[in-house]
Amino acid sequence: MSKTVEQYIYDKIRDKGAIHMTLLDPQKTESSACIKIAAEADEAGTSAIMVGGSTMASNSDLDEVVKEIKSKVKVPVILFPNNISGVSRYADAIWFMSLLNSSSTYYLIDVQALTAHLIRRYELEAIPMGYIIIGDGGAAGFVGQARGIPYDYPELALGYSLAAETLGMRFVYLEAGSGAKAPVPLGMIKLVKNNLSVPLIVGGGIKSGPIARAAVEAGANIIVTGTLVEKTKGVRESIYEIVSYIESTRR
Ligand code: 1GP
Repeated sequence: MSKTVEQYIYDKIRDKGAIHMTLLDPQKTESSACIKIAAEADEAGTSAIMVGGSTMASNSDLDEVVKEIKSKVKVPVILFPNNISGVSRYADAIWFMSLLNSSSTYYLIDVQALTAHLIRRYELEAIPMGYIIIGDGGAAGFVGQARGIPYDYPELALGYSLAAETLGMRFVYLEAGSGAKAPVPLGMIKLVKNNLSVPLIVGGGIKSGPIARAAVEAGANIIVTGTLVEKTKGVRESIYEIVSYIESTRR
């Protein structure tokens, strides 16, 4: 890829209005299934494959699955690390993220300090991102020791989002947690986006095209789904449908 992944994301958002990324968790889903899902999601129009999750995974397993996915897809493969084990030299880029509302310095800055040298040695493109857990955040909230922002306090989400942007982070992610019963509230997305200049990522509990469209109408630039492909319809159909809703929404 000649341009950076970050530039690719900006260009896609500019051209499409909003885009979809597919999250795969090699700890939750078998490697062979991850590879198949990635290939089908790519064909169905997802804009990137994110690899990571909130549970443990070993580096060597991650390397293998990332290498295989890379050989099957045209879109970038971006790491979404939950810990030091989330770094692989074979990915195109890594979300270099800080869990801003964690009560532990480990997830705020220590894990980044432990992996930054490796990322530099691998010449892995690092994309700085502020990660904010909304509600209990499921496994991500538990593992990340987050003080989740209550759904009915959007101004708290705005404060953390503005802090991320002011600190120089180039993306903000509002995360309700994988499999969340309720996605990030639309009013919260709206308030944050109306006051933010950097692209806004929203994920957790987005299970259908109409829900994704509502989040995009409220201001999300990137919709991340993981659990969606575990549902009854085929991967291609599910991703194709959600991508169509996301990319046909004009704000
Ligand atoms: C979790 O936001 C992502 O990190 C995706 O959540 O699995 O609910 O789609 P779902």
